[in-house]
Amino acid sequence: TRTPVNVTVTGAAGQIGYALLFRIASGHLLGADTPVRLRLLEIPQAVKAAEGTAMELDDCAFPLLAGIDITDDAKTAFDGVNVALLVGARPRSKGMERGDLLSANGGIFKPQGEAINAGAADDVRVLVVGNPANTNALIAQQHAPDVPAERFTAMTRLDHNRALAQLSKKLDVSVTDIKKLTIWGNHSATQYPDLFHAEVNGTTAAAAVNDQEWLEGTFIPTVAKRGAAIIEARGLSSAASAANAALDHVHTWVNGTPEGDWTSAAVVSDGSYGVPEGLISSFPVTAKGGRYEIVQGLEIDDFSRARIDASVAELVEERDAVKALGLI
Ligand code: NAX
Repeated sequence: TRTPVNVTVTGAAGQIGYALLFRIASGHLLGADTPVRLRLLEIPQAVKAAEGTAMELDDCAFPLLAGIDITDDAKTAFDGVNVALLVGARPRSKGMERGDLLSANGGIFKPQGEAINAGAADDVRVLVVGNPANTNALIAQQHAPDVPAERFTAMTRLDHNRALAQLSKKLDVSVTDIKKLTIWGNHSATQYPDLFHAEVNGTTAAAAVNDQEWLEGTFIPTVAKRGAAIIEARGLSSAASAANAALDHVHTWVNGTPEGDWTSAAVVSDGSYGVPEGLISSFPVTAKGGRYEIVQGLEIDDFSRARIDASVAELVEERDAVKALGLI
């Protein structure tokens, strides 16, 4: 039998945690032949709730689940970690200024970055889900200088999957008929879902849609504001779909993208497409040999350029704000 992979989930007692842990333990993160050992990190007040979730995990008798540890200490949680899913974050409360939100999250992601730096396994891969995801990932990455920067990523796979779903409905095709879709920029309302490089059964998706008004007036805002629409309808934010996207993100990272396709992930910029080097921004990415790589050489027209630039400008602002707060 194979040695279990150590998977740490922060915010384990939250809604996404509840949707995520059972699927990790049943093999949907790393595959049906890879045993996992779960580490759950929570704040002290939520440790008891995490223990309840762990009891239910036990009660599933998952063959692949090699053990569960629960802790409120980041150093313990990340010791020997192979896959770190950083889900727990400080949400924006009513009347909270952006600076307060960024500082509160800096107080979470700085020590977590340090703990990853101190104790993670050599092959550690980090996915930040907790918002503001791109900038939280940047904070953690900046405090883990001994870990290759490329191991820190943030999640835009949910946005990617939302875009696939909207386009497949519009064109009445299967999601599997759609290739090379891209989410650019920040996981926020400024994100840019790009249909100009996407393909549907061999045609450019934008040409297949052939409806600029739908693209600008319906598609882009529906994808970008889907999170708010879910809250409005469900009374709670996306949880199962977010957990599903986190599984997709890591599964693709480890197992690769199919030939002739790519996906979207927020990764450390190498300066491609005018995105300042070092920012954690969403790009079209392929995965090969366990690494995400930015797809190079795409032509960007003026329509796409303006939207990518606007979202990247927001990321630059967030980075400058956390710099000014002394968080990086
Ligand atoms: P919940 O509020 O249900 O759960 C968050 C959990 O994190 C809580 O149990 C809390 O005790 C824990 N937590 C807080 N600080 C912690 C710390 N320092 N260490 C460990 N645990 C800590 O939120 P949930 O609905 O699960 O969402 C989690 C995060 O995902 C939020 O920041 C949310 O905004 C973000 N999302 C990101 C998405 C993305 O696509 N990137 C989409 C879904 C989701 O909105």
